[in-house]
Amino acid sequence: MVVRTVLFASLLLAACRAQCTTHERRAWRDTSCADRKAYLDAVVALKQHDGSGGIPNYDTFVTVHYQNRLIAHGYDAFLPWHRWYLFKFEKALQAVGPDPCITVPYWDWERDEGMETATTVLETDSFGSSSGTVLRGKDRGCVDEGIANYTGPFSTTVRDNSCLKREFYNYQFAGVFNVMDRILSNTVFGPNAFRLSLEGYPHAIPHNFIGGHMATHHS
Ligand SMILES: [Cu+2]
Repeated sequence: MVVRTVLFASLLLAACRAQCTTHERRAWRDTSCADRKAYLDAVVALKQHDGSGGIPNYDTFVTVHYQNRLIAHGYDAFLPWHRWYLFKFEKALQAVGPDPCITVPYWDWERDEGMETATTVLETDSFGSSSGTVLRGKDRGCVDEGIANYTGPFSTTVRDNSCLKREFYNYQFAGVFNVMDRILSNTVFGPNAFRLSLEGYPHAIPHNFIGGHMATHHS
C-alpha cells in the first residue's frame, strides 16, 4: 500500500511537471502582467512561509547567501554556486507560490542604459520605484512601495531586523554591446579574466545601483 501511494504521488508530480510548457527564465520586461503577479505572489508567499515541508523560507535563502559569501564570491565557485542557489530558490517558489511552473525572471538591465530609474523592474506596484523610499525620520531608506514596502512582509530583514532599505546611486548602465565587449575581451576563464569580469561589472553594478541592503551580502 505504501509503495502504491508513493508511486501514485510520483505519477501525479510527473503529470504536474509535464504541464509546464517551458522552464525558460525570461527578462522581467518581456513577461506579461499575469506572469509578474504570479512571481510577486510567489515571493511574498516564500517570505511568509513557515519553513515546513523541507522548503526553506525567503530569509533562509538570505542567510545561506550571507554565510557562504566568502566561497560564493571572488572565486571560481561564483557561477556554479549561484546557479545552484537560484535553482533551489526557483524550486521553493514553485512549491509555495500559485504557479508550480514559475521560473525566476532576470533583470535585462543593459537594455535600460540611459533610463536606469525608468526600468520596468522598478515600478510602484511591483518591486517599488527608485523614488519609493522613506526620505526622513527613523524609517529613512525603507522601501515604501510594492511588495517590499516596510508595512508589509518585508518589514524586517535578517541583516539587522530593520525594514528593507535602498539607497540609489547615480550609476549609468552600459549598453548590451559594451557589456558583452568587456566580458568577451577575455580569452581565458579565470581567476582574473572571464569569470572575474562577469562577477565584477555586470553582476556588481545593479547591486550597487540599488544600494541599501542590495549592496550587502544580505541582498
Ligand atoms: Cu551572491
